[in-house]
Amino acid sequence: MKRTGAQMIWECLLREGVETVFGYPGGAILPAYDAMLEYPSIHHVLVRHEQGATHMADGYARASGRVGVAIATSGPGATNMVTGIATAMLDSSPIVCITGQVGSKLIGSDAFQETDVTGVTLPITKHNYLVTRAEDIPRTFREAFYIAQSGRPGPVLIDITKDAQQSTAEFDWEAAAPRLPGYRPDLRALPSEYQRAVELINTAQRPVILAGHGVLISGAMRQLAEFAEKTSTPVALTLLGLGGLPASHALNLGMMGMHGEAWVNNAIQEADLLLAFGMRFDDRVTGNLKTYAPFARKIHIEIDPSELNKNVKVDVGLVGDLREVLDELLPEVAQNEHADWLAHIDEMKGDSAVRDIQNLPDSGQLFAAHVINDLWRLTNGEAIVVTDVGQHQMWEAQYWKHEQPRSLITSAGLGTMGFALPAAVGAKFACPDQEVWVIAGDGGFQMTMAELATIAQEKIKINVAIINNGYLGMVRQWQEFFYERRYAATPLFSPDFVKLTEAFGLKGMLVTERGQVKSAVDEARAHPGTVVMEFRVEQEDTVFPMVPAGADLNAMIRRPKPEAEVTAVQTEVAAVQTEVEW
Ligand SMILES: Cc1cc2nc3c(=O)[nH]c(=O)nc-3n(C[C@H](O)[C@H](O)[C@H](O)COP(=O)(O)OP(=O)(O)OC[C@H]3O[C@@H](n4cnc5c(N)ncnc54)[C@H](O)[C@@H]3O)c2cc1C
Ligand SMILES: Cc1ncc(C[n+]2csc(CCOP(=O)(O)OP(=O)(O)O)c2C)c(N)n1
Repeated sequence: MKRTGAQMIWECLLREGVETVFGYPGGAILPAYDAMLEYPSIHHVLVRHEQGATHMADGYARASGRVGVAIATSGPGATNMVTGIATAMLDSSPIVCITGQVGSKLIGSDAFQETDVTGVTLPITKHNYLVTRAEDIPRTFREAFYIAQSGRPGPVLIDITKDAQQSTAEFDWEAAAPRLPGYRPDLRALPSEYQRAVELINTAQRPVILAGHGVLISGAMRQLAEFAEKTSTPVALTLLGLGGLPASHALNLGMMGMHGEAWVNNAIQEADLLLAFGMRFDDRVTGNLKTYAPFARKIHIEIDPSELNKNVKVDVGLVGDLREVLDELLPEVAQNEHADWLAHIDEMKGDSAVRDIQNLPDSGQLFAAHVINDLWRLTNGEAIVVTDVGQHQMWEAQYWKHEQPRSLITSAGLGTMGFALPAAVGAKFACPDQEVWVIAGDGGFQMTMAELATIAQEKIKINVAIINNGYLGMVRQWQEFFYERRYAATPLFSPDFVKLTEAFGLKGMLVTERGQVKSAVDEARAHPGTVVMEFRVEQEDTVFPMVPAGADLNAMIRRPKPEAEVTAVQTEVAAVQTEVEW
């Protein structure tokens, strides 16, 4: 059948099962928008900034595991997408971004709103396309969706010239099957590598599993739990791996890395075998590579061969989908007990629990960690939490105990402030029956708060907790530790968030004391529309523990004992500073 290029875009989206797209119109994408009216079964969410559209598509993808779709015009519309595309790229999130482009005859002439967006996004997309002919649209879309979600997922951009949208061609979906001879998302490890891995696993005395985002992406939660239980191996998780093994599981140690708990990092440093399951040894996870896990043999199970030996040299690399590789390994590995090792890790937890902020006497002060932990309790931990970036993000990782995969959505690799609110919109569209909470700082929230208008227009229900500490908190913390408390450009003015929210026709609430938290959260959850809650928390509060950037993983600045807070921190910072170059 004959179709215009503009119609083909929607025909393709329909066939890919797309129900919702997030976008913003403009001249070069107008033919596509005009054709959209013929396809009412696809819901278009009009965003307030194209960055919001990409984060929404990303949030949709992370909550559902399906491809998220964002659409924008050429030039400024397309370049506004760049941060969202890079965010998805760093966290392996499958999104497809569609941009309009100037007419093909105008390309290269600095035409109105012309940007070489395939050039701009080349390093931050898994793949991208410039389409100049209508007949190429079906194959391009089929390839783009296939690439975005197969192998290691990631963002794909399709830039379509205005004339390609306007011209007419034959639309044949069946004939447009992907032709990608050079793309190999299905590589497999050799039997000899499996054998070597099994030997190392069966003879290890102090093994630790490092479970990452790949567990969630491949859906290997059951296999991870079975493997850990059969081999009696404790599991440390990356930020993006949280929820891959229930937090309440006896073998779950918690988060590793810069703000991971001390016993987790110490266990990694003492381990004789690390089993990296779908994680990429980010520098926030390893600290100083020269001293990282010095006694450990390393096995890395990874779908992207370019990740093997990239940061950490490994003894065995098993390329493949984690779930499939674990299915192969599970019958081969021996049932084991590591009672002494597990007891030793328990001992390392030591007095951490009593130092925990949750155990401080309630002085009436409102700490961010209190708020987040209270939210977790009050929701029974059953919500999807979408965080922004900063201190609140780390407290969320520490104090919200994730039992389910895909219950935490956060920008980890790029650390994109402004991510949370729009990503939560995407998550809500993906999972309309689930309770969705945003946890954001006063800084990050202000970056994309215009999306409150999108929320109001769409009449969706999200709960937003702004953790307002009056600072760009995480940067202030670095200044406190490493720049002698010179707070350059981190004290932060904020608007009256309650009035601001009300201006969008939504409900705003202010909480200043711990005693108000429960009733306020109950009221917010019962309210049918979106509620923005501002929690005014302690201003100079600190995320502990902390491995300073580039320091050894076990050179942590620890949570101070309550009675000696300031001096204890200063001594620990000084001790670590002598070893690290800034
Ligand atoms: C302020 C801040 C502080 C941070 N502090 C910490 C911290 O303390 N601890 C921490 O852990 N992180 C921290 N991070 C996040 C950190 O920067 C990394 O983004 C994170 O550790 C990456 O986790 P990952 O390797 O599991 O996930 P990803 O970066 O998503 O990597 C996943 C890996 O799994 C592979 N994979 C994908 N699919 C499959 C499959 N089907 N089968 C097998 N493999 C697959 C991919 O190829 C990739 O290599 C912090 C971030 C911020 C912004
Ligand atoms: C877009 C962007 N700009 C700058 C940064 C650097 N940065 C990381 S954390 C942070 C402070 C965040 O402050 P806030 O949103 O108030 O959260 P808090 O740390 O106080 O919880 C900044 C500026 C970033 N991650 N992203």
